[in-house]
Amino acid sequence: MATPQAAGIAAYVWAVNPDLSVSEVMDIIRSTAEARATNTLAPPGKTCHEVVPQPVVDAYAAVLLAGGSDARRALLDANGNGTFDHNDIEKFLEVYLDTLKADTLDYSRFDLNGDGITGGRGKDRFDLNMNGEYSLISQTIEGESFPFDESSVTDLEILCYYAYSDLYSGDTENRRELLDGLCGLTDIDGNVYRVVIIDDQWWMAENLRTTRYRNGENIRTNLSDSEWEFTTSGAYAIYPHHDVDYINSESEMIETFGLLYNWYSVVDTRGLCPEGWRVPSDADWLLLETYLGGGDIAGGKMKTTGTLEGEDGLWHEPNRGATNESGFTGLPGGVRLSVGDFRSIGNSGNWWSSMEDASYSAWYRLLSYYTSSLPRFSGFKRNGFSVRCMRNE
Ligand SMILES: [Ca+2]
Ligand SMILES: [Ca+2]
Ligand SMILES: [Ca+2]
Repeated sequence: MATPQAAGIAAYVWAVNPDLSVSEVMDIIRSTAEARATNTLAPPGKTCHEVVPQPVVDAYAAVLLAGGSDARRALLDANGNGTFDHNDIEKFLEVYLDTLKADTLDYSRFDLNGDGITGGRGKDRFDLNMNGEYSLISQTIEGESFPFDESSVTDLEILCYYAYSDLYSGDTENRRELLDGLCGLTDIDGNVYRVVIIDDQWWMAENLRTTRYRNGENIRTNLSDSEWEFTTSGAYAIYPHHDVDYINSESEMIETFGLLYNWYSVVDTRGLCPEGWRVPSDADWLLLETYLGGGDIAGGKMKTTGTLEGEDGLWHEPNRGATNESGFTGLPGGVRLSVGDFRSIGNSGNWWSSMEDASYSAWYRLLSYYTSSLPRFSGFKRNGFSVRCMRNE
């Protein structure tokens, strides 16, 4: 016999979709139930640690699942006119961009993931593709495939997912303008990057791979070792894929690790990052490091997991401390040394800051396979390093 709570949810699910059979309603309720240790009061004779997690039905998920596309569309139709278009996106963004920091309970109609917080960085599970499961799926955003982990999504991620689904019936150019830099970030070449919010900072979650400055002019490339060594103007290089047996082509190399830029391109006034974004300053990196628990452990939270030896990652063993808890998704793209040689792919990732040290050197950050730290070094401006852009406030 159903518990009163489950019976109540069943009644509600039927109200949303009267066509469902008894077994379909049961399936929905079962698929939205999970074991949660909600009881913090121990029964007599037991400590809290011995409390067995009880199945708890996620009523919000059950109702959404019963309602299918109609329920999703109603949820996304912020202005209540029956369709989900760019006007609704605009309305969501007005709320989200104002409330991004406010992690207070409110249960507003803009709380898409049902975690009780509007906007913000709160994550909860949400069955985006409506198949009754919570798994890793993808959505194509501006021509690029983006991963979505249904077991842990923010309100903004849900908006991004559906804005590029067939539930969206608005203008595509308006959509791109509203969501660029939020769902993904487009550079002057048309590459689209994943974006991650870490504390208050918005970061690209992939390495930059633009071949042009923001104003459309080409960044120099194909420099010989000696040209690379003696140039004092912006240039980029591509790590040779022939040196790396697990990368099969130049385009795969660029897609995976991005390009390696010297520091002169970082500060070129024509702009290396897309409009509204910048190469992080030394102070920006320090904020990130502090937020992630300090320099000794921050690096681990920024590195992708797995190893080349284990065939489940791109770092060499031991890839110490790697959890990618931050979502930064740091990869070991190696360097083009100031003398022109390419080194360290699989061993280290190096990212420029915009801060100069001496006339010939500037500050950068390093992630390494053998440590979980995030050290700060000064290096020759002629080095070719990876670049991440971050959003201007
Ligand atoms: Ca609408
Ligand atoms: Ca929420
Ligand atoms: Ca799903």
